[in-house]
Amino acid sequence: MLKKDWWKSAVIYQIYPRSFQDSNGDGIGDIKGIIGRMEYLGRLGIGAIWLSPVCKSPQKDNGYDISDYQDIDLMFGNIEDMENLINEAKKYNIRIMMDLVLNHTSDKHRWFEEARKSKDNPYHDYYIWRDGEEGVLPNDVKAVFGGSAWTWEPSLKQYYFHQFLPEQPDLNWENPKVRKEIYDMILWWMKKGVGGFRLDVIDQIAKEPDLGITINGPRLHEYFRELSKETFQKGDLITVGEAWGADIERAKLYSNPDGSEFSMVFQFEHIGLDQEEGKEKWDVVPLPFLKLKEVMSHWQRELHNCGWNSLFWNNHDLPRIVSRWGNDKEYRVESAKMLAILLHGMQGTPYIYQGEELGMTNVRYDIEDYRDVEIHNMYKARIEAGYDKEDVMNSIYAKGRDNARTPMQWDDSENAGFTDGTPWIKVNDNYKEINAKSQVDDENSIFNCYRQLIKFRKEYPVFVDGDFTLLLADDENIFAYKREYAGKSMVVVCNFYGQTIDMPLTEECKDMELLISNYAKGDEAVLRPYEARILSLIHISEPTRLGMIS
Ligand code: TEU
Ligand code: CA
Repeated sequence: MLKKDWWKSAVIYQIYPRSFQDSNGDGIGDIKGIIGRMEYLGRLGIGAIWLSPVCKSPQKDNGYDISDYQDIDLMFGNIEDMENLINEAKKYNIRIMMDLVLNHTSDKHRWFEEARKSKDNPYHDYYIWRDGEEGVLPNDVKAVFGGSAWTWEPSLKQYYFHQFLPEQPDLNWENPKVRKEIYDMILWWMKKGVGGFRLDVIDQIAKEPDLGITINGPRLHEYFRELSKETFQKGDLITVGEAWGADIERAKLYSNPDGSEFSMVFQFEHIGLDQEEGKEKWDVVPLPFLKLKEVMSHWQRELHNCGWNSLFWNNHDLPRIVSRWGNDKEYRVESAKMLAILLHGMQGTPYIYQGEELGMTNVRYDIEDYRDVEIHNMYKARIEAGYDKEDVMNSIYAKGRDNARTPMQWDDSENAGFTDGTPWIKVNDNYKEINAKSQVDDENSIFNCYRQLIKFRKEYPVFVDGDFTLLLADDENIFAYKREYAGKSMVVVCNFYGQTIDMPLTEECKDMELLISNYAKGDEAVLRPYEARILSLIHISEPTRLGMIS
């Protein structure tokens, strides 16, 4: 492995700043709060933090609507706080990755305020406009958060294009001036010592609105290569492109080992299984387990040696995995660890979303306690369309983005140690049981399971470089696979469900040592509910053995 590929053995931790740690009692997490929790993150052993947006923003979409890329929102702190964060993190060998929202800006960005002044304003072409008539939409392209993707600007008698909220107008990437402004801004952050970038909905920048093309537009990879050359390649950065629309062939371009685009791709095919073809995300369907195995294995095999994947179950847009595909009741701890072990044994760079390392769960709030604009837009639309209120609420419980956005649960004090004030969104009321304080010193905790997995990835090349073979492809309960590298091999076996079953791989694992498991030693010939094991022929060094979780 080349030294520049340090991120292949690192684990990335995503922080959603407004929900991580408040430092001044206003109920909103902030940068100083993150600095105060650096020791916790250092202890976990992560290599980088992906920080959801902290730039200046009217917060219509919690910071994914940026009004100034080169300033920090007052709510989170200021530029000096950001510089302190970068330097503090460095002490723990942690890099800060910023979230670059380049598909759109806020409608309060100076560029858009200029752009909407007149058709010949120099900034007009920074956005996408179509002449028209009020009430007659240019076409029927829909916005992700509901409604049309076109909004009427009366003073110009034009529509502008937005794939998300009307307050998030899409940038016109065809305009070289836009691209140049973006590169200058990125170089400015690089000079400040930022260690990398996560690129928000980057597969949507090359749109062709008239043709109804929003994702994977014709010039997409041309833009990526220019962006990478003009910015990222001038430093030692880790970059990851968010791409709901990337299939394997495209993903190989995103993460081309020649470094021409990004370090890695963040694709969602496994997550997409939680949604039925042709239906909306809100229509809840059962997990197609065999399909999950097939999809994840396919990516493992196909990107081996020709690309690099992100490994994740969660982010700030997704429900808590232990509540979706684990069991957040009697087997919460076991299933949270199983999901962690399953993922961290694969090839790619793992991502942990804040609280995942504690087994934080989904919530069930009254509608007025939710904060996400997407939830409220959907609720309104479905109630108006005559849906049953109970069904609508069940969709929100299962899929709502606020499941991931409740405050981080630090301890069992009021508001879970997140804030001294009133939190911007309610704390999950299970915080007395589920919190960091009760887990960091408990060697059997979910936190320490993650810590151990992160350590393995740094110690054993087979985790990073090994090839992948799916075992027991047709087994309806077990997800098992083998990794091999330079004569060393390991087997990962996970019981994905809540019944005790036979362990069919005893022969395969005969001479192997247990590296990690989520249960105390028991009958090797069975797998208990959600039991997971990593077995290996790696020669385990003494310190690792001591740190082993049983
Ligand atoms: O999300 C991209 C996106 O389209 C989805 O994740 C979407 O938010 C989700 O499917 C809705 O159910 C990115 C960010 O991660 C998200 O938080 C932002 O809202 C969005 O872009 C716009 O910037
Ligand atoms: Ca605050």
